[in-house]
Amino acid sequence: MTSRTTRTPLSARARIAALALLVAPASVTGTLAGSVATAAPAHAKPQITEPVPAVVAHRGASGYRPEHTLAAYELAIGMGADYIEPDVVSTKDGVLVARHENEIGGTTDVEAHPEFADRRTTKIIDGVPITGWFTEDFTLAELKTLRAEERLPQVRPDNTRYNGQFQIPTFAEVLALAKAKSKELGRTIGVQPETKHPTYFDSIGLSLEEPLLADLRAAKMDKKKSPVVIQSFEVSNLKELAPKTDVQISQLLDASGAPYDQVAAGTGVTYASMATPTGFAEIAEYADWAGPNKNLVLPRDPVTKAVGEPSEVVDDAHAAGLKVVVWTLRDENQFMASNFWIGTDPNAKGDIEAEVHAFLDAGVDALFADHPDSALAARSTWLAAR
Ligand SMILES: [Ca+2]
Ligand SMILES: [Ca+2]
Repeated sequence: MTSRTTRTPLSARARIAALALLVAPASVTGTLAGSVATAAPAHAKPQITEPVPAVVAHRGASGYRPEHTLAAYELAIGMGADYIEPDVVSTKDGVLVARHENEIGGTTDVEAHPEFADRRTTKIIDGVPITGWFTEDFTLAELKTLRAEERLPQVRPDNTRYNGQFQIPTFAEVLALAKAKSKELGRTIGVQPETKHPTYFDSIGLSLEEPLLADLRAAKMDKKKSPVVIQSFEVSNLKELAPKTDVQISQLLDASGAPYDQVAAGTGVTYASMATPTGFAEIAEYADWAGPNKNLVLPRDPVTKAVGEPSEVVDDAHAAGLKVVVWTLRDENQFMASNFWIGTDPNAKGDIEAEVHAFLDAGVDALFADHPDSALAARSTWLAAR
């Protein structure tokens, strides 16, 4: 079974015709993908002119501005990022907004709004009790009265100067920014939305997938050639989306634990079981990308915290026909393996160029970066040295 097969929409004749076009060349070129029976040559067909390796601005240029603000995304685009990455959660009235979490105490000034003091509460999100304020308890109009704040003020104190300046953007506004900037700059700026806590949002009647597809459709960014990659740490919502959309899909993989939908369903599937040849072959049934935690690609020695040779993860994912995007590269020492530290200050800038080179040498097709300028500069020196 080729990976696109699971995307066959039973109701849409046009889609089936398009699928036939995809499958036909796949059967011809399939031998190129090697000996893995479930290899997905259909995905090797370029859907857009992709920069390789691509730099994805993680939550915007979040190293320099409060994350998930239009200012953070715009700065990333100005730096030359290939993609911007909005995490999406739902408002009370079913609008998708860009926030890393549905809890917004850590990334907005909501605690300074006495009119919302009674919204502070404790909820169980993916099995973990969280106390704060939650997007699903606010209408979009209410959320728009808040202003974003730096999530890591101890690590990135310079960014706190922007506290109080920027609104929470809707996903539609992020798409509109990418489209407008693509036109203005004459280059394609892609968008990689990540659905956050999809099982949880289903449980409260605010399913994320329908408004996600509706927003993409409204922006005319729902085509096969659209520079869009939908991501999730959960599995079942990506499987649900695959036959409903033509855009690319990315299965995120953490270094430990399990997708929460799999935990909730009791399947026993873990990220470790997914990051295997068998696991990647299953992912290739519904996805185009695998998005491993960087520690899965370059494992750290438990004692020295240094990285050495790459794991089999990139090769195994590629053998299954998946592209690989690794997360997250950040300029500060504390997020790096010990090899790349410069000095001993955890908040000081480390050798991000060497870290980027190590992951590109490991064969990744794209990487998430909080400081897109650093990643782009390192990509340039890496490409120049090839
Ligand atoms: Ca994300
Ligand atoms: Ca859903």
